[in-house]
Amino acid sequence: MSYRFSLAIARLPGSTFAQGLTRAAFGVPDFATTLAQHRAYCAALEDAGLEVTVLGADNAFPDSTFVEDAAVVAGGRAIITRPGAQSREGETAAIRSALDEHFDSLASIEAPGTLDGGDVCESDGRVYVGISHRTNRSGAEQLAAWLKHGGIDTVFVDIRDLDAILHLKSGMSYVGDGVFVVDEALLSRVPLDGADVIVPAGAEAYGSNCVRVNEVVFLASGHPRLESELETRGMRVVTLDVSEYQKMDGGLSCLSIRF
Ligand code: CIR
Repeated sequence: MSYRFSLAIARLPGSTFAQGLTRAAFGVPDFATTLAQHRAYCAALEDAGLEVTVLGADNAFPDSTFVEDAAVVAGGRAIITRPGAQSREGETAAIRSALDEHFDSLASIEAPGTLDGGDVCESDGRVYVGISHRTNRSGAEQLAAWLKHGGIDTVFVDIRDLDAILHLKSGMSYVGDGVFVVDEALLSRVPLDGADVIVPAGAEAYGSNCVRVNEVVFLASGHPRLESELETRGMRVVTLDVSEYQKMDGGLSCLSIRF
């Protein structure tokens, strides 16, 4: 199942965190709060039953706490990405070392392909891959071929014209039990074949990036309507404050690689 996990990799934000890439206009993150939110996030992963490896910060890469973009794990295999932003290319080395001990071999996305893990949304039996300003067609096709080898089908979703959505998973999540959370802007372009779809109210669009982790769903705090929609479906919701990460265009899913 796409949300049964026992391990996670996270990486501490460095003191250069605020110098990372962002298009958000929510102000400059406060470093002490950033660290506290990271601690709470890792503790929530542990509470959900995962053993969490927290890598040390690397100030040379301000965005390196967003580890999800550097690798994709699916069907028991792992592939190291080739991040689409030049400033993030070097982030993969530490993630490769961290994943190396858990997998017999690691595949890689090769040039000219680029792919950010945030563009990869795994549901049961199918993976949605965003073609974005970070993930190009070559990267998406390399990933699709790798997934196909593992018996997993892929659907591409072009989001390049949606300025508000950085990565596919900024706007959609699969929360298990046949339920998706999908930003209204994506609805018409994601084939969901009669699935149960929750569309967050406009003001709660940031909540579209939520994560099912074993028995619970992680949801960014401040999305009460979405929280009750999930609870109505019998899901146990854990809310986490990630305000400082939102300032840097990141969400809940980006802060860990789960497998
Ligand atoms: C970036 O723009 O690359 C980072 N500041 C945020 C990355 C967030 N990652 C994600 O949504 N998977």
